Parts: sequence; C-alpha cells; structure tokens
Amino acid sequence: MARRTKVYEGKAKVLYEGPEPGTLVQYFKDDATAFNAEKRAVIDGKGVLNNRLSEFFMSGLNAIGVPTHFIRRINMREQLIRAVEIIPLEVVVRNVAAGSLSKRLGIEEGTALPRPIVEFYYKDDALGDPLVSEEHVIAFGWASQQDLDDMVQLALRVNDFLSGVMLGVGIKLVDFKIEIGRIWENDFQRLIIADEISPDSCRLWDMRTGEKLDKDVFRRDLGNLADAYTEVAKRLGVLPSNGKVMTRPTLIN
Ligand code: AIR
Ligand code: ASP
Repeated sequence: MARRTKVYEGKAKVLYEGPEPGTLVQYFKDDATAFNAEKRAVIDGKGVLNNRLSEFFMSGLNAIGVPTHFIRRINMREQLIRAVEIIPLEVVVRNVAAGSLSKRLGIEEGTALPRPIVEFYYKDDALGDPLVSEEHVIAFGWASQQDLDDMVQLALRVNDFLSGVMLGVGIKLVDFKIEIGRIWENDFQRLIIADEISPDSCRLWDMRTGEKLDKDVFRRDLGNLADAYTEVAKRLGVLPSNGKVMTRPTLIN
C-alpha cells in the first residue's frame, strides 16, 4: 500500500491524509471493542460491512439535505470524507429504553419512550464517556448554545431518516450515536455529521422477533456479529440477498 500519512487511529477506524486539502481517507478495521476497550476481538468482515453501511446511510442523508462528511467510497474498506473538527461529544438519540438509559433510570429495556430523547456524552475514554448536560457543554466551551440547537436538530433529522429506512426493512431503531464536526466555508462555520453510522453505533432490533442486529451481539455474547451486520446489509439491499461479504479481492465471474 502507498505510504500515506496516518492522521489518527481509533478503535475501529484509521484516518489518513486525503488526496486534496480538506479531505481524509477513512479506513474501517475489523476490530471490535466494548466497555471502553476492556473487551476486544477481530471480526472478519466487520470493516467491509460498516464501510458499506455507513456509505449507505450517509449518502442517503446527503441526498435529503442533511449534511455529512461522506464524499464517496474508494474501495471495500475505505471512503473519502471531508476533514472536520470533531466536537468532543457523542450525541445519542433514543426511541426505546435500552443500555445505559435502562440501567441509569431503572426503565425496562424495550419500553417505548414518550418521545425521542437526545443526550450528550463527553468523549473521553479515560472517564468512560460520561453523560453531560447542556450546561456542562456550554460552561466548558465544548460547543455554543447555537451549536447545541443545531446538533439537536441534526440528530432528530437523522433519527427520522434512519427510523424510516429501518422500519421499511422490518427493523426497529432503538437508539443510535452520532458525532458531529465543524467545517468552515469562507468565514462561516457549519456543522455536519461525521464519524460513522453503522450497527456499531446503533441498536437495531428485528421488529418481529426482537433479535438484536447490532453491536450488542458482541457486547453481550449473543452470537456472530458479522452475521447480524450482514443481515442488516442484505435487508437494505446493500449486499445481494444471498451474497457473502468479501473481505479480500475475489473474482466473481
Ligand atoms: N454508542 C455510544 N457510544 C458508543 C456507541 N456506539 C451507541 C450505542 C447505542 C447508543 O449509543 O451503540 O446505540 C446508546 O448507548 P448506551 O450504552 O448509552 O445505551
Ligand atoms: N464505546 C464503545 C462501545 O460502546 C467502544 C468501547 O467502549 O471500546 O462499546
């Protein structure tokens, strides 16, 4: 592979310098981590699936006017993205109680919430990404009030889009996490969706059986993660319905 400059390496992805200023190449690894990287594994094909699924969701959002960092997919594991300055918050939207919300407030998993709930978590592995309030966000200067309002609007538009797409293929969007970044156009700042949108960052439950089709399969040892993600990709038409994920170049015909 060409010697590229690595800009950043995270748990599931690597960012390289892009071909033009203001762009990056985002590479999806097969690594899975949970509980702040206490639990880890390499899952053959996960990076390929998440590259395709994130492309699918982000290009769908771009098409309906919700701005994202996605420019185009380059190959099985890489996509060209716009470089952004990441706001150090994880923005979570919840439609149904699960995970940390259920634990924190004692609400049974699967309980429908009266309306979508937007939460902010401060991105800091050492602290375990703590839940923070808008007051913390503004007082510590992680984002302005205007940014916060824009982030809530973006998150809710992503929720409407993703919920609808999932409903169409028999999957309930329980919750998801997005990251948001700033870009500058002339002197104006704009917020766009960044990072990834994939079953690593969502909770997806089969509407009929309740089967989990997301990273909880790995977190909770419920089965084969790549199989779950392949199911999501097939239903969305991202993979041929009886297709196998290719993790390396393969001759098809
Ligand atoms: N999430 C949060 N941090 C990392 C990720 N991927 C996602 C989870 C879940 C949602 O945010 O995958 O879809 C809420 O997570 P939790 O643990 O707060 O219940
Ligand atoms: N925070 C991610 C998760 O929810 C990854 C990790 O903790 O290592 O599993």
